[in-house]
Amino acid sequence: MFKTTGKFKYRALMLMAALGLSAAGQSALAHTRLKTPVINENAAAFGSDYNAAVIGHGCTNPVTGAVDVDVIGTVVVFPDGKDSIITVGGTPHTGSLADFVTNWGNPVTKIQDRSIFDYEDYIKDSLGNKLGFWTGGGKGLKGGFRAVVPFATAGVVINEASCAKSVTFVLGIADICQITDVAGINAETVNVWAPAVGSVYDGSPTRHGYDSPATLTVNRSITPLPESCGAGVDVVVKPSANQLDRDLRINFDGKQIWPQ
Ligand SMILES: [Cu+2]
Repeated sequence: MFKTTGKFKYRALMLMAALGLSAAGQSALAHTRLKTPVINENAAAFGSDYNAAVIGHGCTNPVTGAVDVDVIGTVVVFPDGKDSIITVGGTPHTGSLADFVTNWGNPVTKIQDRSIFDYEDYIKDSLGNKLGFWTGGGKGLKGGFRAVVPFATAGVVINEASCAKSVTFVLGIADICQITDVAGINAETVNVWAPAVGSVYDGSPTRHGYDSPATLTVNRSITPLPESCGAGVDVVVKPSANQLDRDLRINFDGKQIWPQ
């Protein structure tokens, strides 16, 4: 048992090392992603839901083209599960998220941290559910460095009657380098990592990071798939355009400061 685990870990490390080496020439393209993008179902009790958004690089320097402009704040939003866009094996699903996940609603807890930014607060729905957070201000993230912005996710419970073998939540993230209005959003002012679902944050298909969001995949690991499911299905949950327009923003002291 331990031997197998050890061998597996060793192989995984070697694979990661190989990937790291082969990707070295493209490290400037490391988009903002979650530190642990794949977790098991209802893993909260085991601590494996401690996670982080990793800001891979800054905004684009218009002179050099390098993505090394300082980041002054970031916003991270999970789908609310109410008007979210759900697909099952790539096919649109007209039912609710509860068909696949029984406890979605309050997905994220920020882990307090002032190592990069001085301020942080939640993005909540009208019921007080924490759908995301923003953090910003202070010295910020210096160009050429990466930031690890820590948070925890709630244990996700997959509907045992469903055929879901995994549920992937697609996030909306904005790494802000310059405060602008929506019209001023471009690769030099903000790196937006969000699904292109028709929100004001879609931007141009040629923009760096267009339709290239961070994701959190939850693998079914508690209840067995019903036999009638066969191999099971992969479910994807994206925030709606309405939700991104409403929630991907920074409110500070009762005032919206980004976008302006
Ligand atoms: Cu990138």
